[in-house]
Amino acid sequence: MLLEQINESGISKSLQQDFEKIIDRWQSTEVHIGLVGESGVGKSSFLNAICGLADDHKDAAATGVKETTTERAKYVHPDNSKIVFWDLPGSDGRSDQELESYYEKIMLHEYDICFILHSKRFRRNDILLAQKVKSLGKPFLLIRTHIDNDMASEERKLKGKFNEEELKKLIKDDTKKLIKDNMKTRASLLGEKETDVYLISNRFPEKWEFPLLTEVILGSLPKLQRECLTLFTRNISTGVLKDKVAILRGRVRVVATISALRRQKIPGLATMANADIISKEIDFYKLRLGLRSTQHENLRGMNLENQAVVAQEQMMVALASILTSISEENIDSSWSLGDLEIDRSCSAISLYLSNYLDTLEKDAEDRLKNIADQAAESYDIN
Ligand SMILES: Nc1nc2c(ncn2[C@@H]2O[C@H](COP(=O)(O)OP(=O)(O)OP(=O)(O)O)[C@@H](O)[C@H]2O)c(=O)[nH]1
Ligand SMILES: [Mg+2]
Repeated sequence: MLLEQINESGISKSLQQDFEKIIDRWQSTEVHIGLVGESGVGKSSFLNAICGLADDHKDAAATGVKETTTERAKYVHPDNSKIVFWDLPGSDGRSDQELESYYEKIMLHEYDICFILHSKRFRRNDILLAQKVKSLGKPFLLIRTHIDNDMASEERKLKGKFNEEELKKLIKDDTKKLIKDNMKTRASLLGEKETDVYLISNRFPEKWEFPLLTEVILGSLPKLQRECLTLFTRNISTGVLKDKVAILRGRVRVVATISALRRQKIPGLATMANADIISKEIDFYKLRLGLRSTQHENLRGMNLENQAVVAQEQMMVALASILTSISEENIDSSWSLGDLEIDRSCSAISLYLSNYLDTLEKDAEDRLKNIADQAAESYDIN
């Protein structure tokens, strides 16, 4: 059963040497995301918001009130060089003929997905852009930025009668109608779902539809790219967090098998697992769940090397105690490598990693809640 699963993942031939390539296979998958739309709509700001960079961060894209991005610029995700954003110059003021050379100049055909951003009004060039991307066989999303300003000005105008949900619906319906009205001959090319507009603020990425948008983006990508991007997206919603944990859980069996097969002798402890592999995997969980700072918290004051040694020893003690509690009867019956000791180790490591992931998921949820509470407070102050 397990071997079948390993075969399916393609690691049967050289299990011992190639496993790192398999469990880290998303590392070699690139996702190219094109950010398009007129000048000043917030493309560069969106890029900074989705990467979790403040506008004044040294790696952030330049943003500004005057036209800022004039050449296509590549931004590699700060946490993963395989996620590449392309900040593209605005499409403003071009005739239909000029648009074709603009599409070529910005290499529109190269992106796996395009985000078409606008603020206040959806323009004819935005519609043509959407149709062009569709004709290239690529997905796209329509995004309206500056929704914080829209909300604030309506609130000022309508005072007590202001209703946020009604305003959101009005904006969405209006944009759909505008697209249909303006594209009498070509509107049929865009499906109903494709005219959905996501309402976001780059200033408040925890509010309105920014969190939802992140999930939609992930859902519209092919599986491997989706996994890759999910793991490297900020924990912007509980949905993203749950997806991340599910992907990480999917690695547990392979990592447990490899660790058990590569067992090493730890002085004074049973030979049952490869501690390096498990530590590396746990660090990976923490990093991906945004729990970097909690690493080795109880070992503060020690140098890093000693922290790692003590953390590994603690882990092996915990594993040994799980192992002794696992009798022959309650070994997970799907472990069937044909060696009882290895099967017991696999079960113990798998249980250990799953429990660890449960605890980290809970920590990450609490952290997400705190961030959301703080964001709500900071919006109230503004
Ligand atoms: N209030 C608010 N301001 C925003 C938002 N998004 C961007 N801005 C501001 O709008 C201005 C233009 O944003 P940019 O991100 O530079 O716009 P751009 O689309 O990259 O512009 P070009 O590079 O010229 O094509 C900046 O002053 C941003 O701070 C938003 O959602 N809400
Ligand atoms: Mg820009």
